[in-house]
Amino acid sequence: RHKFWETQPVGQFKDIGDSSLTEGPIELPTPLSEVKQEPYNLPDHYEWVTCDINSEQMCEEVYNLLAHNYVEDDENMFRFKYSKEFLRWALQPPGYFRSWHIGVRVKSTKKMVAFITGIPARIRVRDEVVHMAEINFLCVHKKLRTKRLAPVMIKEVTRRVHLENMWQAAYTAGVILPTPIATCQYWHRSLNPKKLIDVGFSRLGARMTMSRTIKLYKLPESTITPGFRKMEIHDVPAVTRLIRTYLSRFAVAPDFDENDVEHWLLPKEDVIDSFLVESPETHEVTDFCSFYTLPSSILGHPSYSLLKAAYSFYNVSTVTPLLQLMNDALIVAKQKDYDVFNALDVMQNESFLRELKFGPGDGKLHYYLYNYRMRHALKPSELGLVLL
Ligand code: NHW
Ligand code: EN5
Repeated sequence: RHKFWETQPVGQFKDIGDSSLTEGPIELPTPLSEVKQEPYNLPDHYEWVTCDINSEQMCEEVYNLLAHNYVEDDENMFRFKYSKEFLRWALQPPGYFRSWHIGVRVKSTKKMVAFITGIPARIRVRDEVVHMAEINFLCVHKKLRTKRLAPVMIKEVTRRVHLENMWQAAYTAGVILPTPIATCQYWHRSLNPKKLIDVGFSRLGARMTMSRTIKLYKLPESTITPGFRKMEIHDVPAVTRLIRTYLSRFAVAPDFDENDVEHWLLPKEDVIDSFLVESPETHEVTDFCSFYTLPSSILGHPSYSLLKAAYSFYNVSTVTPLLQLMNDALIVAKQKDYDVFNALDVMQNESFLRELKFGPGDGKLHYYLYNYRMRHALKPSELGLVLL
């Protein structure tokens, strides 16, 4: 059934429940001299390109490929529309490799028709910190689908990760592949219910009128928690300590240092928003919340073309109840004109989703590791990792 994935060092469906298989790497690293030195062959007429995402022109080519060909919902009503600034942020964390930003062009016209990326990350799996690649933005132009280009893209990014002496990867997908380490549910909190209903993102509930629905989702004009403010650069050490302590409780989570926190969590307009609670008495940073901005194109609607969505990223509560902290996050997202606030049921998110009027979506997100076996699937609440 999975002609490609059956050949890869990933947990196989047939091995589920086999207690003789232990947790950890599936294959051992090979000497770097044995890693294939030249790129995999592409079909005739196509060529590899290493992308320079800092170049305005290349960034625009990637942006356009994704804006027209990347992930859609199951009814093809919405398509992710990552911004150029978001892509630059997502692809250039500390220690990134330009060689892991891989495009495919048509030789004759130079048109970009496929893309895949990796970024380096230290991911802790139980007690061990593993140097991994996070793979994302795999995309093949709609006109080139089902021609087995994706396996070539995956093998090529694998080769380039191996050349940097890394042997494991983490990735997420909306589709089921061999085999998920966890399966998470998307939840959605309406901020602009009228627009969401107009564009078919959500439906008017049974026995609900538009005005009752608008009232149901109303939020206060301003945040409630004393000391709640935007994160600033001088907060990096305190936020790093807070987040490291918090993430240590999950089975799989990133091992963030101060450089990572500065890159991933310092606010960047229309890309990443982060807030914290500084105790008015002690000036200690006690709580933190963040969301990233990922709009979706609304496909074929006469009056709206963009859905503005915030996605819950990393949140930590030690003093302010998580429910109150996330209510403040909803309030600032509403102030900033987002239409919807999305979250997965990872970490402790289940503790606030229902109470804050999130509803389950029709999408699931499966988490995967490459060349690392887990003995059991994890519960979403055991995952401390959010990919973009
Ligand atoms: S998930 C988002 C993926 N992108 C999209 O959904 C965009 C819209 N779709 C497309 O562009 C986030 C195409 O449909 C794609 C497949 C390109 C998805 N992951 O070329 P063929 C990520 O970016 C397998 C992995 O004919 P296609 C994560 C499929 O099962 N595999 O299909 C990416 C089949 O293999 P099988 C996927 O429709 C993680 C084969 O591809 C997949 O024209 C990548 C068919 O290929 C997916 N999302 O193109 C893995 N979708 O064995 C990283 C399909 O079943 C692994 N397939 O026959 C780690 C690498 C690094 C290791 C380092 C040590
Ligand atoms: C790799 N980093 O399906 C990411 N989204 O629920 C790739 N549904 O938005 C993996 N179909 O349920 C991506 N509205 C996998 C996700 C792909 C995109 C996707 C889902 C997630 C989604 C919406 C719209 C559905 C439109 C029809 C949805 C219901 C909202 C409602 C609000 C009020 C309370 C109940 C729920």
